[in-house]
Amino acid sequence: MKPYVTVQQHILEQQRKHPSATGDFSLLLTGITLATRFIANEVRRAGLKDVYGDTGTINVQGELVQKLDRYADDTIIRCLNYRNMVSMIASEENQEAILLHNSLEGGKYIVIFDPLDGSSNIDVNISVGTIFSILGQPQNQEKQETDILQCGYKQLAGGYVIYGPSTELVYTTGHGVHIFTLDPDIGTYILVDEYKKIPSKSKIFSINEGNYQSFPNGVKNWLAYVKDEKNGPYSARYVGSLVADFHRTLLKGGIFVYPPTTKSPNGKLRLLYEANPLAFIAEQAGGMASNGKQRILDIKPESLHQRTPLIIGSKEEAERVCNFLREDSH
Ligand code: P6P
Repeated sequence: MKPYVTVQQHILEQQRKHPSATGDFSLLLTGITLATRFIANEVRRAGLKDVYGDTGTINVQGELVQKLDRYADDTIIRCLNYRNMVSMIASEENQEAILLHNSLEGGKYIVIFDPLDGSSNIDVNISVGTIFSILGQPQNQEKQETDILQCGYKQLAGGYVIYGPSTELVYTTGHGVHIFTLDPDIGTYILVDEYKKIPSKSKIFSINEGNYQSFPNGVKNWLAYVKDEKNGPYSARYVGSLVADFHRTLLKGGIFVYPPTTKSPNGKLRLLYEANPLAFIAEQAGGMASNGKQRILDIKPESLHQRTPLIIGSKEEAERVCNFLREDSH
C-alpha cells in the first residue's frame, strides 16, 4: 500500500525544499487547515443543526450573513489570532482588518480570507468554500491596514477548501499546485495530486448569462464564438459558487468569466481574497487570470474589499476572451 502523505508532512517537505520558508510558515498553514476542518464538520451538519437561515445581520458587502458565515469567520480568527507569526487578519465579513500584537514586532504574515464563499448556496446544499491568501508583513515600520494592499504577485501562498461531496484543500506557495482530500475518519488532509496543471484548452465555459444584457460587447462577441457550433461544441457549466466553478476549471479546464455588469460595474468578485489567491493557483497550474485589461496578479489594490472583473482558467480560453475584449475596445 502506497504510504499516504498528510498536508502537514507536505508543507514541511515544501519548507525543506525552499529554505526561505521557516517553521512559522508551516505552522501558519496548519492553523488554516485546522480551521477548515472545524468548518467542514459544521457544514456537513448544516441540515441537522439550527444553522440554516441567516443571522439577521448584514456584512460589509451589504449581504445577509448566513450563520455558517459567522461561524467560519470566527473559527479562522480563533485558529490564527494566538499564533505569533500572524501580524493581521482581514476577512470579507469584517469592514476593517484585525491588527494583532499591538507592539511593532510580532507577526511576519498577513492572512486575508473569504471564510465561506458562495454561502447563499448553503441552504440548497450546493458546494461552498473557504479561500485564503497569505502576504508578507512589511517589517521595521508601524503596522497599518494599508500593508494589506499588495499586488497579488507578492502573495506567499494562496489556497482554498471546497466543501463538496468530499472536502478538498488546494494550495500553492509558488512551487506548484497541490490537492488534498480530507479523510473524515482520521480528520486530516491526504495528498491526492501534486503539481496539478490546468488543460491549456477545454470547451467548457462558465458565466452567469442572466446578466447578458449588461455585458461588454467583447463578452457578447466571445459568447457568440463559443456558441457557434463550428467552434464547439462547448458545454456551459455554472454553479454560482466561485470555489466550485474554479475547482472544476482547475481539474477539467475551461474558462470562468465574471465580467462587469450594470449591478457590479467593477465586477462582483473581490480582488484580495477571491481573485488573487485563485489567480496565483491558476498561473502556477499553467493557466491564466485577467481582469480583461491586465493580469490579476499585477493589479495594485486600492482598498480591502475592492472588486474586479475576473477571467480565469485555461490559457488559450482566457486569451480568447481577452482578445474579444481588446477588439471591442478599438
Ligand atoms: P451571481 C457567491 O455569492 C459569489 O460571491 C461567488 O461565489 C459566485 O461565483 C458569484 O457570487 C455568483 O454570482 O451573480 O452569478 O449569482
